[in-house]
Amino acid sequence: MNKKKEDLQKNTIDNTKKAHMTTNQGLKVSNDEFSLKAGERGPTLMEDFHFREKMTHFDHERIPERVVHARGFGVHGEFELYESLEKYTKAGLFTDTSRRTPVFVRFSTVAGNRGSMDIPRDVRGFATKFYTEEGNFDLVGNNMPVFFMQDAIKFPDMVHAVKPEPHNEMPQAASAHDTFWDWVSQNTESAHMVMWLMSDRAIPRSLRMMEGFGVHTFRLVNAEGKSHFVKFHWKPKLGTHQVVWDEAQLINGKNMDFHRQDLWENINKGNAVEFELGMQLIPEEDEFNMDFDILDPTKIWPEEDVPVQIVGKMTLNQNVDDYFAETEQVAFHPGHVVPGIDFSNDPLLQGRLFSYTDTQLIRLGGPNFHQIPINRPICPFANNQREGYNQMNVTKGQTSYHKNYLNNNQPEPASPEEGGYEHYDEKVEGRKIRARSESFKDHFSQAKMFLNSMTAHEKQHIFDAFSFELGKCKDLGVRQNAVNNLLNPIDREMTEYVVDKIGVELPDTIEESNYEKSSPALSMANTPSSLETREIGIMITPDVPTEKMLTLQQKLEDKGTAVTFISDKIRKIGDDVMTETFDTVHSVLFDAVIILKGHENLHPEAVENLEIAFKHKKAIGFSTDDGDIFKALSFTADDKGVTNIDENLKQYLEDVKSHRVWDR
Ligand code: HDE
Repeated sequence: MNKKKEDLQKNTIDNTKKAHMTTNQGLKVSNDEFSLKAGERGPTLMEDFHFREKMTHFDHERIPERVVHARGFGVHGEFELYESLEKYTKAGLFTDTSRRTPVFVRFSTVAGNRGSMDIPRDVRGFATKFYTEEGNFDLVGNNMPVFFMQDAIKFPDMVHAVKPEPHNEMPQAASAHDTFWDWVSQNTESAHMVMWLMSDRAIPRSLRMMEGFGVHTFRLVNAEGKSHFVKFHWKPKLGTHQVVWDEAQLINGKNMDFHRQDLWENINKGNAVEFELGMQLIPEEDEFNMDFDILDPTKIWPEEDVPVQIVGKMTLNQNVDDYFAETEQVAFHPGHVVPGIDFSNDPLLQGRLFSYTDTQLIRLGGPNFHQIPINRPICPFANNQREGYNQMNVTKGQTSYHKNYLNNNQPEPASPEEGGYEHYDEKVEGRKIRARSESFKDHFSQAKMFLNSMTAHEKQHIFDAFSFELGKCKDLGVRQNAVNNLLNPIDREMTEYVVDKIGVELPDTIEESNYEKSSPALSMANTPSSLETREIGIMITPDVPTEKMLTLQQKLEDKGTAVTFISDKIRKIGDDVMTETFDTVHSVLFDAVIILKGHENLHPEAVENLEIAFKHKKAIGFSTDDGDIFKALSFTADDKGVTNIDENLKQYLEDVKSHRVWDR
């Protein structure tokens, strides 16, 4: 049990143990079925304190959901450091390799409500709370390394634009509507982020298979006071993978908890969920060496120019006990830092430093939200901030002010040597102005670089995503503005393709960016791929011999994959394997499929499942004891990624491992 889990024990109530029911005042309850009435058929009495308490609690069981990132899923884990980074920082979690720092991670979508589906086209939040020995450090990142704007003052506008439209509250959890595209086409600093949002990064296969990014430039400061600029990266051990858009839409219908269920079940099965922490570092004196401003949050530092140094690993290995108490009440803040970690002047980051505490005050009902068990630091804690709503602590002592004589000046500030936080003494000069630096002006070069770095299928998916999203806009002016202001300045081929699909005019002048650079690290196709935890759905006709099924299952599980049998109705295979049915699951929920045919004909649902798996470029394996499987299907055994598993199981597994048969 890690230190934070241990700390949570102080507040854990075990409702699985035998116990009498009580009221909140501890009074034993004798009856929880009937309210207190004047006569069997009479009115309920005010005197029924048990009824009133139960109902009042129920009436107050909701808190405001997060204004963004409302739908989230949290898990516990640990962070370990590979080697000391004392050259760059004095932060304990980055210098002491013997530590196992407890973490709590909350993954989220951004635009949808708390009850929305798991795979809309959206950015994913990737927020990590490190419970360090020097206080909590929150790395509140996303699965995309840039953002929609350069200045925090625009955030409310952008969020208003992407959220359901204010007059009719439609659409839910989607950017494919007029107000979003109106905003981005009027604010072209969003161009780079829009490319990411239209890419497959916005529809991850799993929360276990996406990268995380701190987005902003932060600072590391070492014991001598020397500073490096830093960008944080999380790299998933399983690689970065996607579903296809058509599949995402079907999954949302079949299982809107697809991502959270995948994470929950894999952790319960004991499959470690691992992300390596990477850092890109630029010494303070090299601040101006890039062809963009490193304070601009719409820019990445290409990994080929500034390599990502892998410094440690986070393992997520424990689910929460109580969703509300932990995942809903956790409060992140990019301003939660520890000595050795500091901020840059990125104007987006500066604005965030205000917003997060402010939002917790309304969401968690007052200034004591740090005392909620999931938010409480695991290190010693003392200050003069008593009172306020939901004060949980009983603090001893006559004084609650600094400085004092009566209490010997306790609690007292710590010197830097004793671990007191010191802000980096950066020199800042300037006049008060509302303006943006000229160095933030280039909106399109990196958007173009992103496109330059894609494989053919990734590029095609981006073109199709633009066609879908703009095609959903009702106002032709909005479509035209998006084409003129965002697409045309990036790429002519993309503009021509999309224009043709969405019925607007092709701009007369070609303005496409001539930025030729590419960054191979941006392509998901260049990330690792493995068989580990791949889900394979095996459809069967009822007459397939049990022995054959169990042998296949064993072979596949030995390779690290997870197997589900799918049949016409629930059937038992051997002693302890139960099938799913064509009613309960679908090929969209699996990475790959297999069809096992005995002498009976294929179930019509099996035919539909196979067609869709083929359309979604999944590896398809087959084995038949009798007759031609392909008579009923629109594809053949000669198609790419369709393999007779009796003859070449190895090939089939190669296709599964490569995630999808993209060139089919
Ligand atoms: Fe957030 N963001 N954000 N954001 N953000 C919130 O805080 C905000 C931004 C991110 O799982 C809110 O507690 C402003 C960038 C994550 O609990 C709020 C700006 C990045 C989460 C807020 C940004 C993020 C939030 C809503 C522009 C990636 C979910 C509820 C300056 C680096 C954390 C809450 C969780 C949540 C404000 C931009 C990531 C309103 C003003 C850039 C992962 O405070």
